[in-house]
Amino acid sequence: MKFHLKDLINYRDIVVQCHDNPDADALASGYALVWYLKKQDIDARFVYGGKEAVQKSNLLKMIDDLQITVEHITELPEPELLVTVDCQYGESNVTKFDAGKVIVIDHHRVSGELPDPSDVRSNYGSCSTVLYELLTAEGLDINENKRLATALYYGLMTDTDNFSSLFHPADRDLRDVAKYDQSDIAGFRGANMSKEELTIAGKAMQNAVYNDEYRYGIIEAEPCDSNILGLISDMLLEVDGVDTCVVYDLLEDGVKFSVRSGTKNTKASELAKYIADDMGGGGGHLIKAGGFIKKDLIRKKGIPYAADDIGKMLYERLRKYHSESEIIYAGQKEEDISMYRHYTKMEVSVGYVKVTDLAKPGTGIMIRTLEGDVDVEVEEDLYIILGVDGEIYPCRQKKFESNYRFSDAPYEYPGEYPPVVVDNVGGERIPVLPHAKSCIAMGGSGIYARELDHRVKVFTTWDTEKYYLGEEGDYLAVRADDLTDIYIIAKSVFERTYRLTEE
Ligand SMILES: [Mn+2]
Repeated sequence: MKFHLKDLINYRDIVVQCHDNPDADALASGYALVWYLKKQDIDARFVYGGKEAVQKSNLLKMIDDLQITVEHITELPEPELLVTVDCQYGESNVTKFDAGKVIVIDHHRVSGELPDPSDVRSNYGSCSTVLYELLTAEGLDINENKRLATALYYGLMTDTDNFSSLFHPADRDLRDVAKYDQSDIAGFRGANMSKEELTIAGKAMQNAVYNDEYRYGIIEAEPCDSNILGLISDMLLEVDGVDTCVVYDLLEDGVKFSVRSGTKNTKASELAKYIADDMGGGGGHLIKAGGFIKKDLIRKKGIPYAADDIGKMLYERLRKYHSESEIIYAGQKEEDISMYRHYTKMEVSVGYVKVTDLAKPGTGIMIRTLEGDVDVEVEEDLYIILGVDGEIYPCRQKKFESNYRFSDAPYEYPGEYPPVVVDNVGGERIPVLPHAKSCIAMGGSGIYARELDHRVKVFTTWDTEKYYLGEEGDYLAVRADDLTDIYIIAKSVFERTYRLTEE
């Protein structure tokens, strides 16, 4: 059952609980939920358990400046409803209190059975983002209350290593939309690191391990805040001979890590995802990223949860990643197609938008999608194509006219995150789908393609700075009418769009 905030108004006696040792994201999430309930005339308590009350100076400042009412408790009279935020009921970092009914709102990996309804979005960078989306879905504007906007912004900021590991477009939305109080944020930042944490960073730097063949570095730090990990990895990347690096710490429930890349041949976000594969989650940007690997999933793979073994595991994952990546620059030479087979494109229904319907010519706009942000300038002859999986790519009118024909069918978007464009000057957000129409992608002269059995990165002629990634099962394709035009087609798209040409 899909969860909505308005489901909560059927209850009167509500307690909101975040995890023990709350962080900024936990505090912001609880604060946002209590704010919503207050608007519905429900006075909810906001609590957390555990041995200690909040001590970190930036959090004390946050509670104080933003007037967050939160109680550290050891006992709780059983409420009608308990909502846990930024954590899941029954987890080891959440003191267990009895309640008539439990609802979970979180962004971590699901660790046990969830009560119904619940809302856990594991691909989000912060629980603040989940609250932002839930409030928006109720038609509420977080900027109505500057303290709320500041709290959510700071929650996202601290949970994503200063916005470097944003997992989802919704995270980027919150970062851009929140009209936060600048001096509050500056104040929290200025109280961000304790003297002890600076010592942790200093000690960690003595433990660097390097791989000279693939030019990466790894550092284990004592358990610390994610922004301290980020700080150490920023420095490690500056070392001569280090192109990518990982800094991590071992926590009670898993390994938290920060990734940096100083080469266009590796996207930090992709490396973070690769490192956490099967065992957690990772994401971020081209240069900065991060993630988390769960302890129980590491153990399930037969790897002991001990410093030495984790160090070896990460070293090996990085070595494997780098040794198995092939890099191709399109447009430089004609591909030898003897290993390829010819495929014919099937006629499929896709969507298109004429970009001048979204903004005036000459405007710089950013197209925000699940795959990332793309900057383009609006021109009369520019179209955006919405592909069979909801993937988005730009297309010039000339190519559009020779490869697509118009269709009267109403357009239905197949993707998960409805794309928006943002006017880079005014900051205005324009939804794309209301302007989308249907068209049919035609066959043309087809392609030569082969299925990949290893990771391949292709720099296309569209963008020589950012590569497209193909993994095992995806296809490497070459246009039949231009053998230098090499690109990647995702497995799911390929199977629905191409068929082998009969001899
Ligand atoms: Mn969080």
